Amino acid sequence: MANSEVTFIMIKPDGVQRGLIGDIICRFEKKGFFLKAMKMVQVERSFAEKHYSDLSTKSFFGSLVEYIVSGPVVAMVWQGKGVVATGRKIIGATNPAASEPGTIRGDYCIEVSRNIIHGSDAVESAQKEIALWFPDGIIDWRSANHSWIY
Ligand code: 3AN
Repeated sequence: MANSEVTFIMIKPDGVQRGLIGDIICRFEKKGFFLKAMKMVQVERSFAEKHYSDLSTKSFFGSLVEYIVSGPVVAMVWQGKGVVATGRKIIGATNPAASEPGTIRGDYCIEVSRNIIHGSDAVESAQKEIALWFPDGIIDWRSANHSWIY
């Protein structure tokens, strides 16, 4: 089913500390996406290194890991038609200097190293990230008669 696409979204420590959790959830909900799972957690260094393993050769890898472990993050799974690509549009470009006003990063930040939120960049990476962050699986609590939401 097309609407079963899922993505992994994480509100980073700066987003949590600045009180942006509600606003971010609101943007995804208003768009029509469905919040399938959510938890607030402060992760270990080794876990953050795993999440960002694709970036391990980058010069900013060490400081990126420091940033992610510096406070609690909100890990979420969102579901809906095209949620991976549309989620990235809602988030905005990686560098806030390039992200458009109206996007989360475009509206709320100025530093690439403090860019508030993470979103999976592809359906495959979403699956990998969801398995890493929600190793016990996700309860499918939404009843079938909620399909009218879309
Ligand atoms: P995105 O988060 O938009 O998918 P990635 O995967 O290229 O972007 O980068 C992951 C994270 O690494 C970014 N969200 C940002 O926190 C950090 N990052 C990316 N580029 C830089 C950079 N040039 N300097 C510092 N941190 C960076």
